[in-house]
Amino acid sequence: MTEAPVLYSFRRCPYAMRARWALLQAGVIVQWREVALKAKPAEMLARSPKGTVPVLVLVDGTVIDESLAVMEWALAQADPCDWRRQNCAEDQRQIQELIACNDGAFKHHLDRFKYTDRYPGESKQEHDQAGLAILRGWSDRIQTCGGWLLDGRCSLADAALWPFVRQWRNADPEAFDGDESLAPLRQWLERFLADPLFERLMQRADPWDSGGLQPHFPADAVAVPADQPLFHLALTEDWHAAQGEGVYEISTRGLAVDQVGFMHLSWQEQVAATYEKFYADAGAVMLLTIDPKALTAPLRADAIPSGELFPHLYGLLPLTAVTAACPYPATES
Ligand SMILES: N[C@@H](CCC(=O)N[C@@H](CS)C(=O)NCC(=O)O)C(=O)O
Repeated sequence: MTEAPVLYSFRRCPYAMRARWALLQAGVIVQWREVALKAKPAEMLARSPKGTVPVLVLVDGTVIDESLAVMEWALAQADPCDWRRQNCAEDQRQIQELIACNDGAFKHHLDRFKYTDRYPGESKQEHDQAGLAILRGWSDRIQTCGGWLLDGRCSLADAALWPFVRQWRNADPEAFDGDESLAPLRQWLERFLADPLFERLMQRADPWDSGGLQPHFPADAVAVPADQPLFHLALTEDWHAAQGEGVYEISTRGLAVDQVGFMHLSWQEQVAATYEKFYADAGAVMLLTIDPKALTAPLRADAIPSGELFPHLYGLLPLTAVTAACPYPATES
């Protein structure tokens, strides 16, 4: 694999979790250096003396040592589901307000509720009540906004807050699960915990050591070689519609990239099986040949449940990257 950014991370840290969640979403691969907080590597402290995780060191040496900035960097590489709500200033304002409340007041109460013995003289009950008031506000929002904090889709606010809500729940699961006023928030949290990405997010690694095998995150993904063509099966009508729009936005049969989060691609030897499984009864189908070097959005090969790796494009397909579009299966001449 070519050089990738370096991520200093700690598995259970909610800040590091939200940074990794955004890297997963953006199709990025990083060199993964798991940190023991009691013995932080000198290499990390040399880059970021404040000594908190996550820290992302880019290939050009730029250091990003705030989790939100790591999320922003990841989403600048690819934001396939528009978590940042790029065309709506009011949504962006609400995202900032929600994150500020989480990172400020809510985190303050969470620390004092969860780790009361570290805060002599503080009342656990007061922080419990104050934290719960914030959680109830979020729960009500989720109920009225359509299942997520902003509207009917996940946004940067949801992605940045959920690891902290999970921590609150973990401090007293019985109370959290038994509180009727938190039912919408519970369902919302469960969406993250039940997502197959959660397992990838929480993969384990030993604390980093400069010798030996260097893991990357996500551990079950690989970089896509730039010297092999990629393929995508498209419904002929979708491909024709794309000619008018200048860009092709379908991820797989019947689903758009902003619904799935990436575009499904294949390597040559995977095309026939993909056709049989998903397109054999679809009517007219085209096989697009794609030059990976002409793509600007991140490419990452991710494992499906069987373990087979498939290349995924974390963005839309520019028509200029398609070097051939032929009916599939090829018609006999
Ligand atoms: N504002 C920072 C906060 C990060 C943070 O506080 N991380 C904790 C771990 S959850 C940490 O590294 N603490 C240092 C330590 O425990 O020594 C961010 O958003 O990245």
